[in-house]
Amino acid sequence: MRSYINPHHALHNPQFEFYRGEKVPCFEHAARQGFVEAALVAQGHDVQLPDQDASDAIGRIHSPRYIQFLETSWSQWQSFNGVGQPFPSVWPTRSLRSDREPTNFIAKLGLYSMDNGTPLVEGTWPAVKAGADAAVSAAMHVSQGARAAFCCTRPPGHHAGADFMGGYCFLNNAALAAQTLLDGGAKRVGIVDVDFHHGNGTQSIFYDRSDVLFVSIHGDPHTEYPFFLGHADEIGEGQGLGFNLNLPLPAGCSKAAWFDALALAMERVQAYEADAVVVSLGLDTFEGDPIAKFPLATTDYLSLGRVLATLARPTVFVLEGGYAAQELGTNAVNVLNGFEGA
Ligand code: Q9C
Ligand code: ZN
Repeated sequence: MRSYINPHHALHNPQFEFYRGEKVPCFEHAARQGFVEAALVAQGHDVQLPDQDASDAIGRIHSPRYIQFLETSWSQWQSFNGVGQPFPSVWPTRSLRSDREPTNFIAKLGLYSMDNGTPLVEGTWPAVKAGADAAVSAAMHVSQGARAAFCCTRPPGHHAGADFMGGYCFLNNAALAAQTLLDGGAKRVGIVDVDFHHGNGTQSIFYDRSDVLFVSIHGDPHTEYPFFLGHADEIGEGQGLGFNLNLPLPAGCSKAAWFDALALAMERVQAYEADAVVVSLGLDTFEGDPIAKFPLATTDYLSLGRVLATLARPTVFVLEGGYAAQELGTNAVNVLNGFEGA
């Protein structure tokens, strides 16, 4: 299958994040995409640059004031006489208002953030825009008849909601791909999110819609990020009631438990009769991941690809998390090869 890479991802190069009371090198760093690109090339995959502009899709998924904020955030930070990386320090939590946008830059950053773990730098906007272009390009390629395509990008997207960043994510690439498939003629799109962390942004974007089914396998939010969404009792609302399925698993669960959950996810997508599928492909389910706690081994990703192929639907793969960078390329390409070989 064809892969679309983000040509500008390295412009998003934060120098540190906060972890257990210290500033540490970012887990979500530029070398990650490089390892995936290298594995794609080594395995003879067709690697292309984006050929679509995601601006229209971004406007259909994200709110105008959030888009405006992201586009102008670095110049606002400079006008604020900011030094280094900006981080939020105040959030509009329960009882506080989020309808009025404050003037103060750090207050705005809090309004548009779910955590302080999502560093913003000078090149973040051009990097995430090019990633969105890659996601829309992959979806358009599938809309036009390809069986599958892979969006190889960073930073990831599934924690980003309609109007907030978080969990290293700014624009929701999987949601942009799903919307592009719908706009290209699909009536129903199934999203299968296999990242270790619950895809809270994707769930929230489609929570009241029946044209997108969101299914996620992830670490139980009682103990795992993002903590405040991803429970099994979240089943959708309004028109979307019944079109959201969360399959939380305990950190440290067995491979058998993970693949049993995957089988349930496949049953749900089959019953939905999706016209197309988007896979939020996080590889932080890997046993060697430094910030996650699931047990998959490199060869298990071939099995994951084979199982996803049983859906027999046009499929867009979108890279999400995965922080064991040395193994990330092989693990990601194993999913694609398992899918294609099935
Ligand atoms: N600072 C994705 O995998 N923080 N995001 C973990 C280390 C949040 C992960 C603790 C992890 C978010 C796309
Ligand atoms: Zn993750």
